[in-house]
Amino acid sequence: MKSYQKLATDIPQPTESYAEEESIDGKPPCLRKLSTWWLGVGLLMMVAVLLSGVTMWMFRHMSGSQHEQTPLEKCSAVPEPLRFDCYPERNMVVTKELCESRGCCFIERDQPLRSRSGVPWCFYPPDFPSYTLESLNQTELGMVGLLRRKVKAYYPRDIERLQLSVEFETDTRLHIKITDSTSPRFEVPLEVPQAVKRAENPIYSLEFSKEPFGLLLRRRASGAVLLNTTVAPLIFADQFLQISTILPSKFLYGLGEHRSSFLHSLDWNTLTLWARDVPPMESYNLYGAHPFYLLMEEGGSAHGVFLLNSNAMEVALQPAPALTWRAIGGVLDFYIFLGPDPNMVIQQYQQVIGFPAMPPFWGLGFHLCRWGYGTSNETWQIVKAMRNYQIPQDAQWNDIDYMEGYRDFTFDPEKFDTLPQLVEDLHKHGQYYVMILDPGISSTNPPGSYWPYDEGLRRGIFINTTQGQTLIGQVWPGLTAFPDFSNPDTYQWWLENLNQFHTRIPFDGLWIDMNEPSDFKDGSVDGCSPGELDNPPYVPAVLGGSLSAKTVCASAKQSTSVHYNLHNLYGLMEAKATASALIQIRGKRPLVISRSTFPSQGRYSGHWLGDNMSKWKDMYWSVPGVLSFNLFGIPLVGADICGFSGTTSEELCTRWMQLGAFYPFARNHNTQKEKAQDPVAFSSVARTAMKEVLLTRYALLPFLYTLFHRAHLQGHTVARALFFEFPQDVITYSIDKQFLWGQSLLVTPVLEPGMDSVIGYFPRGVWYDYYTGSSVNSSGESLKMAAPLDHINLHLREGAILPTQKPGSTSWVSSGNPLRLIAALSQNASAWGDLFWDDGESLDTFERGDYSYLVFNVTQNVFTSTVLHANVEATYITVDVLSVYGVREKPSRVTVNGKENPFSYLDNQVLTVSDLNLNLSQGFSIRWL
Ligand SMILES: *[C@@H]1O[C@H](CO)[C@@H](O)[C@H](O)[C@H]1NC(C)=O
Ligand SMILES: *[C@@H]1O[C@H](CO)[C@@H](O)[C@H](O)[C@H]1NC(C)=O
Ligand SMILES: *[C@@H]1O[C@H](CO)[C@@H](O)[C@H](O)[C@H]1NC(C)=O
Ligand SMILES: *[C@@H]1O[C@H](CO)[C@@H](O)[C@H](O)[C@H]1NC(C)=O
Ligand SMILES: *[C@@H]1O[C@H](CO)[C@@H](O)[C@H](O)[C@H]1NC(C)=O
Ligand SMILES: CC(=O)N[C@H]1CO[C@H](CO)[C@@H](O)[C@@H]1O
Repeated sequence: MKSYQKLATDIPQPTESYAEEESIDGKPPCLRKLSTWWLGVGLLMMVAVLLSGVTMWMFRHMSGSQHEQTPLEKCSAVPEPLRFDCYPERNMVVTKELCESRGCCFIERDQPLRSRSGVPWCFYPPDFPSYTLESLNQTELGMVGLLRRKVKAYYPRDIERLQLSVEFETDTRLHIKITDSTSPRFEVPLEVPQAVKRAENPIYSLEFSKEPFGLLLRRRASGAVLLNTTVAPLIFADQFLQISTILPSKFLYGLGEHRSSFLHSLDWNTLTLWARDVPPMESYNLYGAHPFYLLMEEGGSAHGVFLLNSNAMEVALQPAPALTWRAIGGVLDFYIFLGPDPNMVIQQYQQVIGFPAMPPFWGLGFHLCRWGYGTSNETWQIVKAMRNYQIPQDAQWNDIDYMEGYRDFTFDPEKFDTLPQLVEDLHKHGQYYVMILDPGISSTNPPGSYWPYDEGLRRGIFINTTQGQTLIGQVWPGLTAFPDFSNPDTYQWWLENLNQFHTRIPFDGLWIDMNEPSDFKDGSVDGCSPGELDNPPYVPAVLGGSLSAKTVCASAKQSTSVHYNLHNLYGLMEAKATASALIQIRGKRPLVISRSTFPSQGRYSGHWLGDNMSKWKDMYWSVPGVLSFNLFGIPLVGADICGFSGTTSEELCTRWMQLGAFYPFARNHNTQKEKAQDPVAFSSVARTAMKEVLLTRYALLPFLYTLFHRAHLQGHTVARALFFEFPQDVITYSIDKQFLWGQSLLVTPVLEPGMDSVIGYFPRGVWYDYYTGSSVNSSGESLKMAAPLDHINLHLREGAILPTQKPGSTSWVSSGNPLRLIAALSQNASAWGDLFWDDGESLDTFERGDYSYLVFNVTQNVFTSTVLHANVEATYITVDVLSVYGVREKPSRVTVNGKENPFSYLDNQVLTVSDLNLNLSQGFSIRWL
């Protein structure tokens, strides 16, 4: 009570206050020994802060019980969905004794003992001791508070005093950080924007519970409680940080990298974040770590929560609905984004982590790769066959087989003897070459024979063991050392290696694989040290049961910290070094595709979804995978088209090429010793279907490129879930078999074998068949559509204008071709669209103003193209055709810039005006009457 009173004098007048003492009787006996301090204090007090001004008030929440409860009653009274796991350890069977030694409730349930999921048997009682908010002071940007714990938690090095800092950074962004108040702890080295002044009209309000400490975040407009962390105790020990919250709905997305449906299950589902090399399996930690979720609230508003923490962690979801963050290091550093619509949430998230890089235009073309081409001649044969059939292809890739002994920066002088000529030939045809690089640097070479290792050793840029020796693991080339990309010297060494190799093989992009980092030995060839980094008091539910499973020791030394803290950042740091080297070497926009990723990765690389299987189910999983990475700010993403491992079939590969043509990053990739699965490997029917869909992609490249511009500029998603555009339509919340490009192109792939039709959902409104312009006016319904093997259903949303281009067999050829603009009229006969256009590869064209930007619109039977920004690139392009979908009556005449022009009109309400020959750099208008 004392601190409560004291606090009251520190801050403006309380406007409300309850004074009700809670009954202190009836605590479970297990708690008694822990909580003498608790007696007489167990009140829930709330300090609320009115964010609009200086007023704060506090009140005591009444939580007195009417009758005395026995410990068992008290425990049983906790509803099952609200039981927060007090014994998440997986390597042991929790007994009543173990559970009660932690002061928790033990109630057995009729389910497999300590199964991975299910109602926990050991859970926190409602009055489990936690931190107390001892003081809370205003600061320029928000407030700072002190949390104190009087009772030890059950993990070692429990931190007694914590600092809470809250910054009201913008009206839609809140930053809350909890850390040790006395000694600094590891923090993720991510440059984040610093607010300069406190938000003036935040659309949220924050309240504090003092005893036990808790945060309560509300959306002002609806009053919805978005976070309430009083539901379970805050725990903050050196290697165990845990905070739980109630969620306002079950519509939760994000939290990667995992294989699951886009909408997560909250049915006792634990998601672990620890970068790991493994073929994607459901419910295990995969290649990247993205501690970010997006949640749809009732009424269609959305918010997002980002925990800026790179340590191993797990996120436990339960049906309350509620969520628990459980990290084993770092600090609790939360950014909360209030939207209110899902697009804005993602935009606000990326304002913190950084907007994605603008990819080169050719990066959006079709990429072909496989492991096991065997020779450069064989690789070349495929390229030639693709050209022969005029199947679009922008880049040819090689997997590790191009290397000599799988060593980076080498190529096999025998099998890949003609690699330099192949690359030269690609360049002559306006095509590009991308090859794989692994971080593991071969360490067993005759001294003086392998510069990358010798020089790396000399410069001290490798990761060391705790004892200070170079840590040796094993990857493809055999024994390997691992570059420490947290060391700035490593950048220079990496650049020099790449530069040297580039003089021999002038590659255009880089594919960085195995960068979790993957190690075939657990930890190192000598295992790991027995300390608390390799064997922490709590190990999250990582695959393999140990932090060092298939990676280097957590205790390994890197220049800025221990691997324990930096592991999840390895792929990010390598991508940063790689993109920077490519820029210095080529002076153009880099294309980097990385397997391991972390928030802000989109600034440096794209991602592919890993070593998937050639199975129908895997093809489906790719859709949620692509959608999730668009939430994570890495829009340049796709899965291995036709599947990586296993044998594909002609039907599966045809369907997958159709879907893959709509991955933002489209690459067909295959493993070794499997049947070829490039388009030329199939019958002419399949090959033609694949070619057609690639031509459709290439036709849409101006639209796709503009979407990437918007992602780069504003943090928009490229591949987009339907609910982003229709947040009021709850049916869309669970859709992950269809998706949109931007706001307006709906893709409905066939994901099952033996089908000649597909059922897709059409949110309310008019949708036009992309190919024919025929329309359907949906009231928000699922429709069955024909889907023969040579067809993927694409629909345009009413009101959109898409810039398309006559496709060529490379993006270079396409990009010089005339445009066809497609306007899909809304019910009130208007439409809008835009086009970003530049030379496709120079650095920072937008930032330097060297681009063209056009806006198209239709109102009152007039199509207008307005040039808002112009550079020379637009003068090379003409607009040849305008198609208007949804023109209800046949016009009697059409004028182009005032002059009469021929046109055609079809019964399905499609108006086409051809042979326009208008220069893109000049505005124009086309009228029909
Ligand atoms: C808040 O201010 C009081 C009085 O100046 C001070 O004693 C206390 O340490 C401050 N608390 C924090 C968390 O800064
Ligand atoms: C927050 O959670 C606590 C503990 O479950 C509960 O007593 C309280 O009513 C909740 N507050 C709100 C506003 O939902
Ligand atoms: C690749 O093709 C070239 C030119 O035809 C030939 O000289 C060379 O021997 C071939 N290399 C291999 C490994 O087959
Ligand atoms: C690793 O060991 C090398 C050689 O002793 C040394 O130069 C380097 O600084 C060490 N790096 C780290 C991060 O400890
Ligand atoms: C359409 O373009 C014209 C001409 O630039 C402009 O006056 C009008 O406001 C635009 N309409 C919309 C809805 O953007
Ligand atoms: C096509 C496919 O199966 N994609 C999955 C591949 O693995 C990633 C995880 O890395 C999943 O997210 C994808 O859904």
